[in-house]
Amino acid sequence: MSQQNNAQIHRFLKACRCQTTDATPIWLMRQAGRYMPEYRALRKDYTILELIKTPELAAEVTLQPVKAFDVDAAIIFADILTLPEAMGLELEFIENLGPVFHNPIRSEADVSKLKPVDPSESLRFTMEAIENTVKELDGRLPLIGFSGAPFTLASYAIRGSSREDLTRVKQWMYAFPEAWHRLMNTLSEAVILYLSAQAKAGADALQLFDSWVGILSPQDYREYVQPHMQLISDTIRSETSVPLIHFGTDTAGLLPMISALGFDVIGLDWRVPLKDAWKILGAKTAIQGNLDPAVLLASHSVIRRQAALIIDGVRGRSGHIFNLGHGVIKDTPTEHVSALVEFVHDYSKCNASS
Ligand code: 1CP
Repeated sequence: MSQQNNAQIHRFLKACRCQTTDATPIWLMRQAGRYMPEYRALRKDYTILELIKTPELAAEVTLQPVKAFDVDAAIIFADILTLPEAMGLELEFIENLGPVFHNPIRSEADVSKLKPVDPSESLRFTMEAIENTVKELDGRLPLIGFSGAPFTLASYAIRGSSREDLTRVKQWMYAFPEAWHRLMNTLSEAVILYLSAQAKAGADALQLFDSWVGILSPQDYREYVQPHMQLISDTIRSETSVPLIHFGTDTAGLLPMISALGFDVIGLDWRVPLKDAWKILGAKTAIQGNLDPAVLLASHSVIRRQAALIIDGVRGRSGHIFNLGHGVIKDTPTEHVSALVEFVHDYSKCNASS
């Protein structure tokens, strides 16, 4: 069987299509990262940008959680902020502060300065990392590619630093609505090219991280974000058949609009019961989530109890991909991650009704 065929039949991809699976698939957002000793060891020698921009190292980091845990998908090691960097924003990851853009978007003129992106050139490192990883995975597991969604990218581009309050983003959006839409258009075009290139390089699914869009009211989402997301969804759909995953936090009030975008999978955080969300999303949409990452800091029995509640809550439905409601927290013990992955597989097999 070809690599592609092997990956196609994997339970993660089946669940993305709402097909029945032998067990609930699980992967974790930020499954590669500082909570893993293997990652910390590499970070002694390399900065995060060096890891991302060296395809062999990015592939190695991508595979670290795949080797350590029985997860059902790999996610390429990259960051949402390398795309705006390729567009001309100067990116630095500062220890204990996080990402910073040294020339953030302050004015309408700054939007015009953003450069168009050719991912096969300026983001070639991620395409090569995807190709290397697909080769290494050899069809055993599907690989997820990703991008930040335009709102979340704009939220970093405008603030410059994640220490700045997200309210500044709304302030800018209300003050300069035309410039806002131009910025969102420019980012959307880049996101489309970036995601298409990742699918061409071999990504089996694509996730859009709109991590901070939940700060918007439903009417502001409709006016300032939805048309741009619709364009991305429609264009990617017309170019590739890989499943599309939407992720955002605090999105309960936005779900009717997010649902209309036509993604295959909607990722949810812990603030909304999956059953309630599914009523809005409809049976044809798969759901990803939604254990609070803080639960992985608790005891094994708490982890098992909370994971069981999630699985019981959606029992009898196809199309559930177990994940955290946001990324793995840095202090998470790795044995808690193994225990969760094992429990989700075992418990969902025992309770299989799908
Ligand atoms: O070595 C380090 O400095 C560790 C921290 C780290 C890691 C592991 C950063 C800095 N980026 C990454 C990799 C990364 N980023 C992945 C890897 C793949 C995997 O999941 O294993 C992914 C998917 C991302 C995506 C990303 N970067 C998001 C969206 C997801 C989310 O968490 O909401 C965001 C918002 C970023 C920006 C970013 N990069 C890094 C940090 C600390 C942040 C967040 C800054 C903030 O607090 O706003």
